[in-house]
Amino acid sequence: MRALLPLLLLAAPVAAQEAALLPASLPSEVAEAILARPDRFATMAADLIHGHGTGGTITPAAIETAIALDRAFYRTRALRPFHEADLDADGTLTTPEVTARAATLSPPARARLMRDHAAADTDGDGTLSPPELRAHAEAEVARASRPLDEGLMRATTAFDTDADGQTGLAELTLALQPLSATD
Ligand SMILES: [Ca+2]
Ligand SMILES: [Ca+2]
Repeated sequence: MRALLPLLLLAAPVAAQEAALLPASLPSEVAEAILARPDRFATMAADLIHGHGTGGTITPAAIETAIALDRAFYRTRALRPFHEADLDADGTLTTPEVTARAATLSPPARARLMRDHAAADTDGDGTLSPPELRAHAEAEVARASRPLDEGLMRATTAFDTDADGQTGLAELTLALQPLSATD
Protein backbone atom coordinates (compact mmCIF):
# COMPACT_ATOMS: atom_id res chain seq x y z
CA MET A 1 0.00 0.00 0.00
CA ARG A 2 2.70 2.44 1.05
CA ALA A 3 4.72 1.68 -2.10
CA LEU A 4 1.73 2.64 -4.27
CA LEU A 5 1.31 6.10 -2.78
CA PRO A 6 4.24 7.85 -4.53
CA LEU A 7 2.98 6.45 -7.86
CA LEU A 8 -0.49 7.79 -7.17
CA LEU A 9 1.04 11.16 -6.37
CA LEU A 10 2.91 11.24 -9.68
CA ALA A 11 -0.25 10.32 -11.50
CA ALA A 12 -2.25 13.08 -9.83
CA PRO A 13 -0.86 16.60 -10.22
CA VAL A 14 -3.65 18.00 -8.04
CA ALA A 15 -2.47 15.85 -5.12
CA ALA A 16 1.11 17.05 -5.71
CA GLN A 17 -0.08 20.66 -5.55
CA GLU A 18 -1.95 19.90 -2.33
CA ALA A 19 1.15 18.25 -0.88
CA ALA A 20 3.05 21.50 -1.49
CA LEU A 21 0.57 23.23 0.83
CA LEU A 22 1.72 21.09 3.76
CA PRO A 23 4.86 21.75 5.84
CA ALA A 24 7.82 20.15 4.05
CA SER A 25 9.09 18.67 7.32
CA LEU A 26 6.25 16.12 7.48
CA PRO A 27 7.15 12.47 6.81
CA SER A 28 5.62 11.47 3.45
CA GLU A 29 3.25 8.83 4.90
CA VAL A 30 1.95 11.39 7.40
CA ALA A 31 1.46 14.03 4.66
CA GLU A 32 -0.40 11.42 2.57
CA ALA A 33 -2.73 10.63 5.47
CA ILE A 34 -3.47 14.34 6.03
CA LEU A 35 -4.15 14.90 2.34
CA ALA A 36 -6.41 11.85 2.19
CA ARG A 37 -8.57 13.13 5.07
CA PRO A 38 -7.79 16.77 5.95
CA ASP A 39 -11.07 17.05 7.89
CA ARG A 40 -10.19 14.04 10.02
CA PHE A 41 -6.72 15.44 10.76
CA ALA A 42 -8.22 18.85 11.64
CA THR A 43 -10.62 17.22 14.13
CA MET A 44 -7.86 15.09 15.68
CA ALA A 45 -5.52 18.11 16.01
CA ALA A 46 -8.27 20.32 17.47
CA ASP A 47 -9.13 17.61 20.02
CA LEU A 48 -5.43 17.31 20.86
CA ILE A 49 -5.13 21.07 21.40
CA HIS A 50 -8.35 21.27 23.44
CA GLY A 51 -7.56 18.16 25.45
CA HIS A 52 -3.84 18.54 26.10
CA GLY A 53 -2.93 22.14 25.24
CA THR A 54 -3.46 25.39 27.10
CA GLY A 55 -5.23 28.52 25.86
CA GLY A 56 -5.89 27.12 22.39
CA THR A 57 -2.28 26.15 21.69
CA ILE A 58 -0.12 23.08 22.22
CA THR A 59 3.62 22.48 22.61
CA PRO A 60 5.59 19.49 21.27
CA ALA A 61 6.19 18.41 24.91
CA ALA A 62 2.44 18.36 25.58
CA ILE A 63 1.94 16.21 22.46
CA GLU A 64 4.55 13.73 23.71
CA THR A 65 2.70 13.66 27.04
CA ALA A 66 -0.56 12.91 25.20
CA ILE A 67 1.14 10.06 23.32
CA ALA A 68 2.61 8.69 26.57
CA LEU A 69 -0.84 8.86 28.21
CA ASP A 70 -2.33 6.83 25.34
CA ARG A 71 0.45 4.26 25.69
CA ALA A 72 -0.09 4.07 29.46
CA PHE A 73 -3.80 3.47 28.81
CA TYR A 74 -3.06 0.56 26.42
CA ARG A 75 -0.46 -0.87 28.83
CA THR A 76 -2.87 -0.75 31.76
CA ARG A 77 -5.70 -2.23 29.71
CA ALA A 78 -3.46 -5.16 28.72
CA LEU A 79 -2.37 -5.82 32.31
CA ARG A 80 -5.70 -5.35 34.10
CA PRO A 81 -7.01 -8.92 33.55
CA PHE A 82 -3.73 -10.30 34.93
CA HIS A 83 -3.70 -7.97 37.94
CA GLU A 84 -7.23 -9.14 38.71
CA ALA A 85 -5.89 -12.70 38.76
CA ASP A 86 -2.86 -11.99 40.96
CA LEU A 87 -4.53 -13.29 44.12
CA ASP A 88 -1.51 -13.01 46.44
CA ALA A 89 -0.43 -9.67 44.87
CA ASP A 90 3.18 -10.78 44.38
CA GLY A 91 3.35 -9.53 40.79
CA THR A 92 3.63 -13.09 39.44
CA LEU A 93 0.76 -15.14 38.01
CA THR A 94 0.72 -18.84 38.73
CA THR A 95 -1.49 -21.32 36.88
CA PRO A 96 -3.73 -21.89 39.97
CA GLU A 97 -4.27 -18.11 40.22
CA VAL A 98 -5.24 -17.80 36.57
CA THR A 99 -7.48 -20.88 36.83
CA ALA A 100 -9.24 -19.48 39.93
CA ARG A 101 -9.89 -16.16 38.21
CA ALA A 102 -10.93 -17.81 34.94
CA ALA A 103 -13.64 -19.81 36.76
CA THR A 104 -15.44 -16.57 37.67
CA LEU A 105 -15.52 -15.17 34.12
CA SER A 106 -17.96 -15.49 31.23
CA PRO A 107 -16.88 -17.99 28.55
CA PRO A 108 -15.57 -15.26 26.15
CA ALA A 109 -13.64 -13.46 28.92
CA ARG A 110 -12.30 -16.79 30.19
CA ALA A 111 -11.15 -17.72 26.69
CA ARG A 112 -9.43 -14.34 26.32
CA LEU A 113 -7.64 -14.65 29.68
CA MET A 114 -6.43 -18.18 28.90
CA ARG A 115 -5.32 -17.14 25.39
CA ASP A 116 -3.46 -14.05 26.67
CA HIS A 117 -1.92 -16.12 29.47
CA ALA A 118 -0.59 -18.68 26.98
CA ALA A 119 0.70 -15.94 24.66
CA ALA A 120 2.44 -14.02 27.45
CA ASP A 121 4.03 -17.13 28.99
CA THR A 122 6.93 -17.08 26.57
CA ASP A 123 9.05 -19.64 28.46
CA GLY A 124 6.03 -21.96 28.76
CA ASP A 125 6.45 -22.71 32.47
CA GLY A 126 2.80 -21.87 33.24
CA THR A 127 3.74 -18.85 35.36
CA LEU A 128 3.80 -15.23 34.21
CA SER A 129 6.85 -13.49 35.64
CA PRO A 130 7.09 -9.69 35.93
CA PRO A 131 9.36 -9.52 32.80
CA GLU A 132 6.85 -11.65 30.84
CA LEU A 133 4.01 -9.36 31.95
CA ARG A 134 6.00 -6.27 30.97
CA ALA A 135 6.81 -7.72 27.53
CA HIS A 136 3.14 -8.63 27.01
CA ALA A 137 2.05 -5.09 27.95
CA GLU A 138 4.62 -3.47 25.64
CA ALA A 139 3.58 -5.76 22.76
CA GLU A 140 -0.01 -4.61 23.30
CA VAL A 141 1.12 -0.95 23.33
CA ALA A 142 2.99 -1.47 20.04
CA ARG A 143 -0.09 -3.11 18.53
CA ALA A 144 -2.65 -0.55 19.75
CA SER A 145 -0.72 2.73 19.42
CA ARG A 146 -0.30 2.76 15.66
CA PRO A 147 2.81 4.60 14.40
CA LEU A 148 0.76 6.55 11.84
CA ASP A 149 -1.64 7.81 14.53
CA GLU A 150 1.28 8.97 16.66
CA GLY A 151 2.84 10.51 13.53
CA LEU A 152 -0.36 12.47 12.92
CA MET A 153 -0.36 13.71 16.52
CA ARG A 154 3.29 14.84 16.17
CA ALA A 155 2.47 16.43 12.78
CA THR A 156 0.49 19.08 14.66
CA THR A 157 3.83 20.63 15.71
CA ALA A 158 4.71 21.23 12.03
CA PHE A 159 1.88 23.79 11.76
CA ASP A 160 3.63 26.21 14.15
CA THR A 161 3.70 28.85 11.40
CA ASP A 162 5.00 31.73 13.56
CA ALA A 163 7.64 29.42 15.11
CA ASP A 164 6.87 30.39 18.72
CA GLY A 165 7.13 26.77 19.86
CA GLN A 166 3.36 26.22 20.03
CA THR A 167 0.74 25.28 17.50
CA GLY A 168 -2.48 27.26 17.82
CA LEU A 169 -5.94 26.38 16.57
CA ALA A 170 -5.86 29.50 14.38
CA GLU A 171 -2.57 28.46 12.73
CA LEU A 172 -3.93 25.01 12.08
CA THR A 173 -7.23 26.21 10.62
CA LEU A 174 -5.44 28.70 8.34
CA ALA A 175 -2.97 26.07 7.09
CA LEU A 176 -5.63 23.44 6.42
CA GLN A 177 -8.17 25.77 4.78
CA PRO A 178 -6.69 25.52 1.25
CA LEU A 179 -6.83 21.71 1.48
CA SER A 180 -10.51 21.47 2.29
CA ALA A 181 -11.27 24.18 -0.29
CA THR A 182 -9.86 21.98 -3.10
CA ASP A 183 -12.04 18.98 -2.12
CA1 LIG B 1 0.61 -14.08 42.23
CA1 LIG C 1 6.58 -17.94 32.28
